[in-house]
Amino acid sequence: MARILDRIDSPTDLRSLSLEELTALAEELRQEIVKVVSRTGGHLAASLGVVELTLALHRVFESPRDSIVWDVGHQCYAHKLITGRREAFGTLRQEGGLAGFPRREESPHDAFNTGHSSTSISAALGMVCGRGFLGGDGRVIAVVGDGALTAGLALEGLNQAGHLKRNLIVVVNDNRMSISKNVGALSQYLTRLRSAPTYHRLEAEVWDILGKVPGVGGRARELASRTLEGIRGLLVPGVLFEELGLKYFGPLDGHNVETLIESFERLRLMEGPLLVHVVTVKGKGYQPAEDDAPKFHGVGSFDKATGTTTAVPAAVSYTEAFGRTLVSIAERDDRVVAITAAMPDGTGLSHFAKRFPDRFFDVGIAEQHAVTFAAGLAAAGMKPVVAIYSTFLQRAYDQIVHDVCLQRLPVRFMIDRGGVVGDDGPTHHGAFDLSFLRAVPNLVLMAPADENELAAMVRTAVDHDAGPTAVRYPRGAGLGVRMDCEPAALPVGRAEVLRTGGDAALVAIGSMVAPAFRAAELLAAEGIEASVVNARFVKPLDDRTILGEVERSGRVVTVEENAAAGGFGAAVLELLQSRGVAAAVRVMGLPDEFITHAPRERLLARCGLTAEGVASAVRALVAADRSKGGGS
Ligand SMILES: Cc1ncc(C[n+]2csc(CCOP(=O)(O)OP(=O)(O)O)c2C)c(N)n1
Repeated sequence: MARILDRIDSPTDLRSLSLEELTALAEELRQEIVKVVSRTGGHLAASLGVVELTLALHRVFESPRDSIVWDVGHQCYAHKLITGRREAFGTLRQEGGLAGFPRREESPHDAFNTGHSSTSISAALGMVCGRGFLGGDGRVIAVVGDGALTAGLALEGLNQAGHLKRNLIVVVNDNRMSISKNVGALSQYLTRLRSAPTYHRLEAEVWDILGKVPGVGGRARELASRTLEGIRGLLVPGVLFEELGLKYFGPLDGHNVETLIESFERLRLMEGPLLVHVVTVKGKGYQPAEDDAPKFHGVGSFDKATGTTTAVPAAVSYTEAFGRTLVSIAERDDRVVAITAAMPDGTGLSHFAKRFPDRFFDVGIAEQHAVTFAAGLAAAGMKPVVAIYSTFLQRAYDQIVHDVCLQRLPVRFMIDRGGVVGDDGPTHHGAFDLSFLRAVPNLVLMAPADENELAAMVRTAVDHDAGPTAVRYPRGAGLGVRMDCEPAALPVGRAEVLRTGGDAALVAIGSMVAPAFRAAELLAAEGIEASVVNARFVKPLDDRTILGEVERSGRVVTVEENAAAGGFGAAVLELLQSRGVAAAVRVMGLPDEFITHAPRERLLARCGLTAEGVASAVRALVAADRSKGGGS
């Protein structure tokens, strides 16, 4: 049977559909999303939860004249499917294909690029104000999850929205879930709102009755709404959003497309900042995702029939190695406490949370708070370990500088997903941490060459009470090396020489040590002998070891999975310059551009960050230098 979806080339095509057809379309969208994501992997559960919401918004509002800003953007699959990208949807997250998040470059219906959480209210409010200056007349709608609402940024946006009183619509998609269960007082507050239906039902009924009485217009509704103001005060005391200056509506059943359409039609005509509370089920319509929303939040390929993931885990992941090591360290040190910003599973802290629930803190999507909270714990004498993905740590830079490093407080940062992450693309690559952290005084900054060295660095960080430490490691499986039972702390600021050679020095950090070593083996087979240094520390740099190896040949290639701009290689360059060492240098790292989405290995290959890429850089350096008459 022909699908309705195949007739939807733009949101305008939704307008002619009956309610029954819209309901059938919701089902078709779910099937398409599950079919494609089971192959490509992606953010399944969030997208399944907002299918009706997406249809209702696009039915009532006129994108792109009206703008819909999807917070985080991981729930945008139905939106992509009905905004002209149905044919391309099979390429989701594939190299050269559709991005997994809204991208302005991809469609005029993608009003704002997202990927990091809690930006939608600020961006939407900015758009409203911009239109005020320039005369655009469309409505702007921010769709924000209950999880995203736990971030300071979202609250900063609400704070200004309530003050400015412009025509902004904030849709809170409340499924009680962040990636894991949502946490915090605000989440509890939303739950209370959900279970206080009297006022809301009453309001809906009054609106309905008035809507049905012929000839009864705005005046009666205005009167009714004034009466309701009073009643609300009695039944739902202290409605937080109203106190902030936004008119609250809800809770609405986010899977009832009829209710949603009727409500949005009403809201579209209203003035001022409005907040609509929509209740949905994460993973709706696909049982495995409803049963285990955290697993299907961001999932690899899986068997559609059973929901079983198909990727076979290779070696233990860096995440897992960190999580297990921290638990074993904490067994014997009750000053160790762990903090996550809404990512206990992703960061590997769920083991710690289970074993030491009293010493574990999930602070919500609040990286800034997580860091300053950790600084407070350190000031009080505890040993806080904050585990955050590199890309999300960007948000907490001032806290790292001002609250941690300036005070030399021994906060331990465990920075997962350092480097390129693959299919999630530019919003999620951890490309800059070595650069932005290296600039901050007092911080010890390290990156392990393999998962066993990560364990040793966790130990080093926990033992280091003299100041802050940070360990950054890549996404995915380790190298499959043997893990020590009792990882020993490393001497701070000491590199490891893996190989010596008189033709060039390869100085690598973190994930690039293994390819650098293989490159040296390739080169040795051709008669080029290269030293290989596992730098281990970006800061403090092991000056003596690095200079020793560089001076041996007068040639050095540095290798890192971080922006070449200002990163590890730049530290080596600064060292050479400060000591007046003349050497032929090549800095290898990520280029000065936002790197697209594609499998991690492909991206690394494109940047030359493979054994072969490193080997050819060394060959070129040696050849160029010899032709100038340099080196040995
Ligand atoms: C700044 C930031 N921190 C962490 C994340 C990782 N993350 C992606 S989605 C998500 C949970 C979002 O929950 P919610 O807003 O309720 O949306 P839902 O997935 O439930 O639809 C988290 C923590 C992120 N994208 N951005």
